Amino acid sequence: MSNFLGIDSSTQSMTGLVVDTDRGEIVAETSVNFDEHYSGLYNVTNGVIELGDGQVHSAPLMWAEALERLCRQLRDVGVDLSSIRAVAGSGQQHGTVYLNGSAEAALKGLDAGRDLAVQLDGVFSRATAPIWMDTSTGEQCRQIEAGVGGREALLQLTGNTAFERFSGPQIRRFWQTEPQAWERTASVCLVSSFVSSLLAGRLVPVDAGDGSGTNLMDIRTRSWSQAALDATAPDLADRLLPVIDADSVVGPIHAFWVDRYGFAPDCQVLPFSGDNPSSLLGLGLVQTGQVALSLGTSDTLFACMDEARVSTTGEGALFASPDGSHFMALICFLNGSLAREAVRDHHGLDWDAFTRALAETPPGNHGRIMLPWFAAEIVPHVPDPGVIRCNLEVDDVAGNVRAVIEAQALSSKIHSEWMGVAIRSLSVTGGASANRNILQIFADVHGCPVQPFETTNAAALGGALRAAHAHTRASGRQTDWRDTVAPFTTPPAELRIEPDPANRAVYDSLLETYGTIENTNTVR
Ligand code: XUL
Repeated sequence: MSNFLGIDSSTQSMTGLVVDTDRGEIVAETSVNFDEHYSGLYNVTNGVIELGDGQVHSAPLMWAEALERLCRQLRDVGVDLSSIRAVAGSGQQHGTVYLNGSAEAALKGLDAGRDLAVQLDGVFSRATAPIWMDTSTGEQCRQIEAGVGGREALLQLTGNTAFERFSGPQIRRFWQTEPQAWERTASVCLVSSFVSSLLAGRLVPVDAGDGSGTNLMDIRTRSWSQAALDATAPDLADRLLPVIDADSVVGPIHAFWVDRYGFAPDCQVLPFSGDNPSSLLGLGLVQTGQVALSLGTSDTLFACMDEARVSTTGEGALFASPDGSHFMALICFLNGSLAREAVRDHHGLDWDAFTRALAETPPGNHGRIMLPWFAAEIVPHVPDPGVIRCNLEVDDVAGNVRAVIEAQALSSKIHSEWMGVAIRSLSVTGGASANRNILQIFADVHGCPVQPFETTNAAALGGALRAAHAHTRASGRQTDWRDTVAPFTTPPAELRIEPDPANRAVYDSLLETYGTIENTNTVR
């Protein structure tokens, strides 16, 4: 049996997913919900602790407890943990865990007779970990940008301007506000490297995928940038291990997991990555031009690129792909289902009536255009909510329905152009991906095939596939990423939607009109 385990430590839960690569199947999936088990003990709501002033933290000890519970749950759903050959995974990006000088020895000496959390109680120099929802570091962002020579310099160096949630600004704020605790900090981990360290029983380095969410890593060399480290906190380099290739085995799983849960002593542990870079692999995006669009509350676009191109207008984040050779762009359009549902509800429609309205209206919508900013928009940057309609009456039911979807498709094309990649295929996930009329509009606007793709736990799947890929390589066999992901991520061909050439022509000319209207209504 060739079983591999992927673990995703996300904001509200920790998920384990096992693949059998001989059969090309996911054989088990289970999640530990933090609120369900730990809200009292760790004071979390929706997995997080709100501390005021924009500070949002979580509890690393809780993640240690959850990791043990996850192993028990995996056994309960029938997984023989001794069959797992390698384990990899991911963590919510950007969160930082601060460890004191006793952590290394505590990890090494883990005793299978005692709970993990009890043994790790004293290893933190900061009890809680700031996570990606934290917005308290605006000042530190500006200081770090200035420290490396300006915003543009940081963007070119690390692939991103300074974001409040990114690790570097969080580290800087900790050093500034709690200098004594900073002095007691021997190591800084990310959520990903903390969880993999628990499995390996030693400090595991950060991979380039998660390293690129720190504002500290040179995106092109995939190593820490001394200039960025210097702009962040004193002696930070001493507190970080060098960035590691995501495909390298860091060692066998610690005896704690062998004796307590029955893992095989030769089960290999890999570095973990960030949840978004891991999802890139779990969605099968391992060739340039492959793009996935998740149609959720917000619409999120993930793209695989072969070069580290940056968005100079701040419209997307850039991360290294854990496949070792590509990069990923992440673009978040806030008004996704939020806008679709606002139109549906305003006109008292259900989804069937919404779909009929799409079917009854022609591509181009007779020139009726909407800028669907029901809430303040991230991409393009629109600070205040406000829907704008051109040639479109508020009460024109069918016109508004088509206008909102066309706007979303046109905007996703215009605002992904900075990536400089010809989009070759679009895998669409999330609730609205069930609606083929919506998908046809995306296919016609992008001029490429669109495929609905049902997926849950793409991050954990990405981890399991990484474990499989690295295990094959470590056994001395050649392997191609395309072959690793294909059995798990190829959407059924019969669901594929091809672009219609006549409609494409309509949208090619509408793109310019839409772009002009958008430009005149956004402050740049
Ligand atoms: C990405 C981001 C979130 C977290 C949590 O930049 O902040 O997606 O990774 O999932």
